[in-house]
Order: sequence, then C-alpha cells, then structure tokens
Amino acid sequence: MKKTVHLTAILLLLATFLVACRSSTVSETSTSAESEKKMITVGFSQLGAESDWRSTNTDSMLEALSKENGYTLIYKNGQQKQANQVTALRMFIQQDVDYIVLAPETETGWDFVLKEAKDAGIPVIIVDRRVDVEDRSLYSCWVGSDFELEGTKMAAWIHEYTQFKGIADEDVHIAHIQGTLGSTAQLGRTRGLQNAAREYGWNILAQESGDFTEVRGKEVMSSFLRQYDNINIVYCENDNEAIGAISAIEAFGKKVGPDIENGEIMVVSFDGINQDAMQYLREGKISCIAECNPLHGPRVQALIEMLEKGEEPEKYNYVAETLFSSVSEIKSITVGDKTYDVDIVK
Ligand code: GZL
Repeated sequence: MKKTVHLTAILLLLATFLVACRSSTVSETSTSAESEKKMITVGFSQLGAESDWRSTNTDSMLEALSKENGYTLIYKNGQQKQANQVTALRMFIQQDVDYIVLAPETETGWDFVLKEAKDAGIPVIIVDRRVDVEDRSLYSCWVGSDFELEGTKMAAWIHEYTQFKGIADEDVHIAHIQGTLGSTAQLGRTRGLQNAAREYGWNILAQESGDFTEVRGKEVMSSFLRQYDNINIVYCENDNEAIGAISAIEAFGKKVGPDIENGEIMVVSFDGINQDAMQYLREGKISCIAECNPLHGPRVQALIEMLEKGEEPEKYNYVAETLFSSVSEIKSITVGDKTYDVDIVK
C-alpha cells in the first residue's frame, strides 16, 4: 500500500512540475509573442519644409509613428516637388510597406501612383492637403483642416471689424498673398476671401502667391507696395508670409496695425504656430490669425490602428479650429447659422 502512495505522490509531483514548466513556457511564449508583436511599417511622404507649420507637422508625425509605438517608419521629404513624392511612393510600394501616408504638395497628379498602391494592396492615408482623383477609393481616408471654412471665418472677422469701425465695404482695399498655388490650403483660403469680397464689394487690389514662405511673402508685399498706395488690409495665407509682409511694410515706411482709419495697414494670417507671428499678434502687428492645427501624428496613428483592426474610419476627418485675435472688441463671428468665439490673445 505504502509503495502505491509513494508512487502516486511522485506522479502528482511530476505532473505538477510539468504543468508549471508548460505554463512558464506558454507565458514565455506569449511574452515573446508579445515582444515580437508585428511592427507596422509605414512609408510617409512629406511635401517639404517650407514653413513652421510644416516642421511642426513633421515632428508630430515622426513622434507618433515611432518604434516605441510599434512602427517602422520610412520618412521621405519631397522638398516641395511632387515628382519626389511620386518617387517616394513608388519606393514604398516596392518595399511593400503596410501603409502609405501622403501629405501632398498640390491636389492633382496623383491618380497613377495611387492606383499602383491600390493594385499592390497598400492602404493610403492622405494627411493635411487633399488629393483630387477620379476614383476616391484610391485612398482609405483623409485627415486635416477645412481650409475654406478657415478663409470664410477670417473674412467674416474682417467684415465684423470693418463694420464695427464704420469702414464702408467700398473702402476695403485688400492685398492678397496666396499660399502654394493648387494646394488645398491655398484654394480654400482664397475661396473664403473671394466669396466675401464678391458679397460685400471689397476691392482685392492684388493677388499673388508667396508660396507659404517668409522670403516670398516679403518680395510679393514689396511689389504690391510699389504698385498700390491704398492698401489697408493684407490677407496672408500663412504666418511665414505675414512675417515677410510686415518686414516689407515697415521697410517701406508704413505702419502695421488695426488702425486703418489712421493709415495703418492691417495684417491677417493663418496657422498660429510660428512664435514670432504669435508675438506680433500680442503686439497688434497681426490683427487676427486663423488657427490651422498641424498635430496630425496622433490622428494618423489612430486611423492606422482602426484599419489594423479591420474597422472603417470616416473618409474625411476634419480638425476643429479657432480664431486668435488681439482686437478685443470682436468676440465672435458668424458663418451661416453658426457662431464661433474668437480667442482674444493679450
Ligand atoms: C495647411 C498647410 C499649409 C500651412 C502652411 O494645412 O498645408 O502649408 O498653412 C504650410 O504654413 O506651409
């Protein structure tokens, strides 16, 4: 009897030991499986490095799509040339990445390369500006700003201000420094201004692209000042252009500020990222900045994670944005049936 008890005890001990080994093996296996969780390979084609907005956007993307977050990122900067971006996309396709993220310079010319990505079974996410393609199934989704709303809100702010100051619409003479022609940001912000100018009878004296850069903004503004002596508002499509324009206005011996009736030239802008521009806003050199939020990294990461889970994100994902102004009298603006508060910056 005793022998049987002993044998049973030994067998029980052995079984317990084997189970313990197996569970540690399983846990080790599962741990190693955890640590070997598939890295997601992303090819990101950024359009360039033309502005503070762009650099902040790039930083946000690289921070979100990091190794620590489970991504292998292949980052290519297009240096403001669509051809470079097309080459980068073809390289990503060749490397059979899991996802392509594209920040396109301008809207057209993407049909062929996005078709190649689709044929290779690689989902494409568009970020910031839009692509204008025949077949919208060539990309999974887009995330960015409503640029026409940005422009429409800025125009509404200008109208609120000139009405408040008793300035007649026919006495509003605007110099318009556009962004990169054909980019969604330029198309939308320009439409917002042009629609308002047509509605109110404002006079757009001059319109030219400053390519979203400070250097070109200064050159274009200098040229406008040599041609027109009645400019009272400058509508810059980003902060870098606004900084260049202010430099040109002051070099020309004129004063920037909201006091139009006393000969100042009012400057308005878009983005709200450049620290010099925000300081100009506090000083009143820039009267209003329409926010354009560049922090798309976490937004793109969330879209990829949805796609990874087989979920279908919204096709178009818009970012909510505000207006910043140092003109405390204008506390809100109305666009259609919606009212937007203005963030007063002091
Ligand atoms: C807007 C973005 C624009 C910024 C500029 O989302 O595409 O491009 O407004 C940037 O500053 O250069």
